Amino acid sequence: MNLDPLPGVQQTRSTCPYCGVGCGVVIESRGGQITGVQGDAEHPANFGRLCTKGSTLHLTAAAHLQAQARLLHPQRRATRGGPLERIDWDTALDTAATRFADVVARHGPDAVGFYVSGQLLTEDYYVFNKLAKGLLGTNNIDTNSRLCMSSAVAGYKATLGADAPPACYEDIDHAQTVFIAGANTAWAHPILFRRLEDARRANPALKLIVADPRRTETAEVADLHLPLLPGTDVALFHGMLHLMLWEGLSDPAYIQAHTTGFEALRDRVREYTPRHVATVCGLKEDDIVQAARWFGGHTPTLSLYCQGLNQSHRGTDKNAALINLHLATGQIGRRGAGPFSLTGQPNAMGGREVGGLANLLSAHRDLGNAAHRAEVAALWGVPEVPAKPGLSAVEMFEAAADGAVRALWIACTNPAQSLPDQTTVRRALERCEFVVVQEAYAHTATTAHADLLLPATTWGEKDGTVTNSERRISRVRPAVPAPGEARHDWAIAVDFARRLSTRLPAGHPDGATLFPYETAEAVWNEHRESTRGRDLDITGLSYAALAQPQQWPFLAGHTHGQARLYEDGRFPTPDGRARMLAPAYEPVAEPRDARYPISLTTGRLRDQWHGMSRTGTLGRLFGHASEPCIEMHPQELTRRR
Ligand SMILES: Nc1nc2c(c(=O)[nH]1)N[C@H]1C(S)=C(S)[C@@H](COP(=O)(O)OP(=O)(O)OC[C@H]3O[C@@H](n4cnc5c(=O)[nH]c(N)nc54)[C@H](O)[C@@H]3O)O[C@H]1N2
Ligand SMILES: Nc1nc2c(c(=O)[nH]1)N[C@H]1C(S)=C(S)[C@@H](COP(=O)(O)OP(=O)(O)OC[C@H]3O[C@@H](n4cnc5c(=O)[nH]c(N)nc54)[C@H](O)[C@@H]3O)O[C@H]1N2
Ligand code: SF4
Ligand SMILES: [Mo]
Repeated sequence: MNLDPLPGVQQTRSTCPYCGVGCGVVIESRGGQITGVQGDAEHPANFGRLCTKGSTLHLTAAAHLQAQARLLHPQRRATRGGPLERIDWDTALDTAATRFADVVARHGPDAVGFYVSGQLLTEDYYVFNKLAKGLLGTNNIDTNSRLCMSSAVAGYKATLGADAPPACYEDIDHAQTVFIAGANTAWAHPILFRRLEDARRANPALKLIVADPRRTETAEVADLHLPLLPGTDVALFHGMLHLMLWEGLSDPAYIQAHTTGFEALRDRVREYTPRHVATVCGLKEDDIVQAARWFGGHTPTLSLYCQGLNQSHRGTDKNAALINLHLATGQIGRRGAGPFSLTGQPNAMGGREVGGLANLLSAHRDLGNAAHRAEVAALWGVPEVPAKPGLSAVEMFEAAADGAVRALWIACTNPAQSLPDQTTVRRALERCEFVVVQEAYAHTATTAHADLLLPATTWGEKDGTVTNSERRISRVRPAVPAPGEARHDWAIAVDFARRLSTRLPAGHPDGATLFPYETAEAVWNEHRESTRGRDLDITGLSYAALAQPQQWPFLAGHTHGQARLYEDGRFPTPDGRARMLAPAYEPVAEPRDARYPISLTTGRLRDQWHGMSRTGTLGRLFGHASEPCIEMHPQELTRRR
């Protein structure tokens, strides 16, 4: 494995809990204390490398920081804003079960909501989803992935037919053109960016295009930076397609054999001339021409994209318009090519796999599909899964602010910091009768609003699996025991479900039967069964087989998973063809005008993770950016002085 450890030092292979690159780590521990971390040389995501955040993980686990920062015992507040009182687990979970059952008895199951996270492990996620949809009979379970990857999910499903990134990291080594759109990969997916730097060194002909309004560290090193106006991506992509069709850079045979919708799209992009697009996007005509020529002519072409496309009221359109470019040029399903959505959180992919969103069901099934609902009900042994779509993240908090949702369970996310429209979020947390927060850290913006705080284990302590951006499932393994009285997220949900079911009105399934699990592996095995015959079929895998991380699909009897999808040009749509969509470019929802002349966008900090509950405990991670700041174009700044 890695370097020989010192005597008495134990090595545990696990996965980094930060970004969706999903790097393998080797945790060193001694006497129940994490003492070091190294990159796992055998992990196919990082081959031993780690970024600043990953390589300082062990420091965040130092004993004195754990004592200061971690949530170590169940606690409750007798009054809102009042002091916290330490209680035992039985009291905590009985209280939670009684309060949730009471709300359900008075107002029905849709009066409760679960708001969970792409940072939960697949096993945690699976149990929460079953708790809401299988036991309680509500689809009110949604996650912070709604703020993050939901446009990517919708974009893939609407075009390719399934929520599956078709490419893999290795494609970076084979690409001739890499098109990064709306992503600051150098900071947000650093180890992937290292791989891109390696590929450029190995192949000086590789062209890197970056479409981002800001001159980020990623844009800085590009061969071509397209500093488009925020929100104008659809116009840019249509303009590139216009040029590719004009210059004969498309692949008519591929379009003919494997897609539908081309005629409407061709008609749509006719009006997106370079001149028009240059005006809409605030770009130079020549740059758009250059981008189109490289994309269509200097192939294979790989696109990497993230929040600059997803976090938009036209997010799905932006995704679809970019995917069009790959379909029109046949740059998909082959080495070095494909539209590759980078996942943000370490397990946003796993959450999607278990169907942990208000409109999804297990194993990429759809809530709106009666046959899918029946399949899941049969798998779970329950009479039915409710058909009514649940509330999405923002809707759930709006409903709580309006008094329609009366009990909220928040796990592994910090909505009082990360959701939009904080006024509504505060009102929701105040108006709700009962707010449970299941957290690893004590002092987040959301823990301040909890009636009940449940301490969860976290990285270094947890057992389970995560799936990274390239569909690769890796094991997360515990190196040290849980601190204080912290418990695993899935185990908390199981214990709660069993207690809740005895208090629910007749007609709800039996909790002990529905949640028989004693280990994370037992949960995972049930999840695996749910994937049988689906696009993400992993029936050939087991915890034992995951000694090496593996990509899905991985069918029974196979010896390896699938590196890339759609190599045969067949797509998981009813007619086997990918769909080209033809959305019109729509301006941003709140355009700039004389009174509001500046667009504000947000972005990640290289060395911090979101709400900073973990990274914020280390002084050295403030060296790169010591405090929040606003970046402005120098010309804008000069004008305003
Ligand atoms: N260090 C660090 N890494 C992280 C995270 C973290 O907290 N810290 N979080 C993880 C998570 S959950 C996520 S989702 C990912 C996010 O990964 P990225 O999306 O790569 O990260 P952001 O910094 O949000 O970058 C979005 C970029 O889009 C640009 N942009 C804004 N508007 C537009 C637009 O209209 N069009 C285009 N083309 N670009 C636009 C912004 O200028 C910004 O540079 O990062 C993951 N990695
Ligand atoms: N303005 C603005 N807002 C944004 C974004 C943006 O770009 N700009 N990006 C959005 C995106 S893409 C995302 S993904 C979200 C992220 O938003 P959040 O989900 O709120 O981000 P985190 O701070 O990572 O929250 C995770 C919480 O889980 C806790 N935790 C860590 N490990 C565990 C564990 O194992 N179990 C439990 N129970 N808890 C644990 C951490 O202490 C932390 O408080 O923010 C969204 N909000
Ligand atoms: S690139 Fe992402 S997964 Fe890899 S070490 Fe850095 S934060 Fe962790
Ligand atoms: Mo995210």
